[in-house]
Amino acid sequence: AFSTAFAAVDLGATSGRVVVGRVGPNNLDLTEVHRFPNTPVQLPTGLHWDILGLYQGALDGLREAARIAQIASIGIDSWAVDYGLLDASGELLGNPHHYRDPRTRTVVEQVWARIQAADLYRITGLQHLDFNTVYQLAAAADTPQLQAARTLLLIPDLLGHWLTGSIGAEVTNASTTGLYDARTGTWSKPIMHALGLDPGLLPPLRRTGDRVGTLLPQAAAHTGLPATTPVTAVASHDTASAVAAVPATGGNFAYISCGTWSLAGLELDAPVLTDASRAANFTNELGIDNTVRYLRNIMGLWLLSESQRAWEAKGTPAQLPVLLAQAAQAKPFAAVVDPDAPEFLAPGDMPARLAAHCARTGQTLPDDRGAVVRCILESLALAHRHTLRKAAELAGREIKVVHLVGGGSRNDLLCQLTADATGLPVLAGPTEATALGNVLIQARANGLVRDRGDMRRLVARTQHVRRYTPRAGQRAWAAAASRVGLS
Ligand code: LFR
Repeated sequence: AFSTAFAAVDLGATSGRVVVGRVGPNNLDLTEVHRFPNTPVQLPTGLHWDILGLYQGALDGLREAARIAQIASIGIDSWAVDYGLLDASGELLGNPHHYRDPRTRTVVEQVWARIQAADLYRITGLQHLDFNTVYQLAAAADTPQLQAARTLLLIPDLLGHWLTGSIGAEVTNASTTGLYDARTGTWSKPIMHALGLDPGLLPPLRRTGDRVGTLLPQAAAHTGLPATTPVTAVASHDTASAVAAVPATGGNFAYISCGTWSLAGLELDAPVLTDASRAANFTNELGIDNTVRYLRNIMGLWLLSESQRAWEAKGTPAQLPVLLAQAAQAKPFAAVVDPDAPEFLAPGDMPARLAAHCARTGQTLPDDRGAVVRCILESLALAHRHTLRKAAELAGREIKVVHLVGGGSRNDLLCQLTADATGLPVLAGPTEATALGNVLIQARANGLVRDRGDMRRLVARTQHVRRYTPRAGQRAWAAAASRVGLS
């Protein structure tokens, strides 16, 4: 079919990939050309990303992309919040910290002493997470590194800068920092000033779809792409890209972007900034076309991947299909947890932490892997249920269908349990929603699709989506929810 090819660089918490997306009037398909591990590194200074390794992976992937297609443009997305600092000569100052690094926990109260949490919410509409950029900067306040810093670049903007030389901050990701004023659509100088930080650190904002620049000679040489190849500012927050590619064909839908995190919520036209919304810790992050991603972070499949890592470290293989088969056979509701308990955030022995949490809440987590995985998936389904009910209530909207996208949409048991727990039909897929959203924004910047509705219809027509119907048993779910305070 007649189509145009785009390259999407999509960095996730455990791996990065480069994908070639081909878009035509009636076709949309992805080819993964390169995948590379993203392994954080623990230094004496904390937990860091290997940012140069990630950039190298992106370059290598772009070279593969150039070999198989004529690339019309490049887009980059990643997780939110984290950043690199450049000095006055444009040199990177150290390796970016990982958002799971615990150093910010002790500064949260200090920040609130300077600017009240309620004021922060009124300005930014952002959920409180200890690792939001605002707390990371506060933790760095008196360091030589921050003193030498002239420019802060979020991860996708940093890679875009290395590819093109251009400096800027794409707005969907800027909206996750805790430094962005959701009312005015600008960086918040009052917040920067309250923390004694120079607002000049924050680069000019760019709109989603804007051109970042074209390739610098060394990037062109390494990738084999023409130096005229543009980099497009896609919805550079991965969750914003994923939501853009939700295959919804009507209104009244909720979404769960399910991978390392489960991001569960609604797409709204305007933020909800009420006290009730703040108390429930809902975020108003920016989506495309000035939509609001009204959602909450749920700990997500991190609980499972980190359990697998612990089991494998003990020298026994812990392959997902085997674990899921065991979980399907395990006893329902043997033990459940609140997946968002703070003790689950940091890397470490997850099964041990789950067992301790269960013991503390008067439950016994059976000592077999099937039971542990069952506990994780039921607990996530409970959190999905709780979050979507709250979102509907706080936004005054009715939900008729749940779109579950991302890596978690491959997890049959999780999809079915989410349908059961919410009592709503779940439409699962596409798995690669983030990369699709990345590609579609580029296609739109190139005039191939017109609007959000077109983008979603194209996804719905071309990608594989499975339907899960809720089974009976709402009473059991309600009982389990009240056991862990998720009613
Ligand atoms: C998901 C995600 C979430 C963000 C978290 C940390 O990949 O981007 O939206 O809260 O990572 O940045």
